[in-house]
Amino acid sequence: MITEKIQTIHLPKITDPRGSLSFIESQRHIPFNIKRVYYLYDLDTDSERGGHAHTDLEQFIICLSGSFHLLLDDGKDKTELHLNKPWEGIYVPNMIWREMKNFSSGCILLVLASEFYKEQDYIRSYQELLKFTNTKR
Ligand code: T46
Repeated sequence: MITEKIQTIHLPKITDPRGSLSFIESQRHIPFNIKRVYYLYDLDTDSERGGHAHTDLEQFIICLSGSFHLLLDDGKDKTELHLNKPWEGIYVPNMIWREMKNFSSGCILLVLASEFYKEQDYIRSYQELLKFTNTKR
């Protein structure tokens, strides 16, 4: 089951009259050391992103503002999540196909990654992912 591979992680949320603060510590809140941080913004509400998996990369995806849909698929099983809380993120291990769509206006995604950017780590064909995972559909 894909729900046994991915993980919804609730982050600490400290709220006082000034507002709220959340934080993420490597190996405490997420199960890897953070080597890279990137973020997606100015997203066209009709656009679709992702459409790939990673051979080694582990990531933690948070919707900092607005909302979007995250489709995750391990070649056998899939799930679609609606992300809209800055104090909650999704841990996505390697070998998981991901697609992001239905971005609200002003949506901002923050992604923490376990490795530096490496194009060779991308699996850009779904059939290729199925070959890696030895799955027949
Ligand atoms: C993922 C989802 C959630 C870099 O030069 N460095 C980087 O660290 C990244 C992430 C991207 N790029 C370049 C590569 C492309 O020329 O930025 C351009 C857009 O990247 P891409 O089309 O891969 O973006 P998304 O939104 O489809 O996917 C990204 C990540 O690449 C991917 O790992 O899991 O966000």
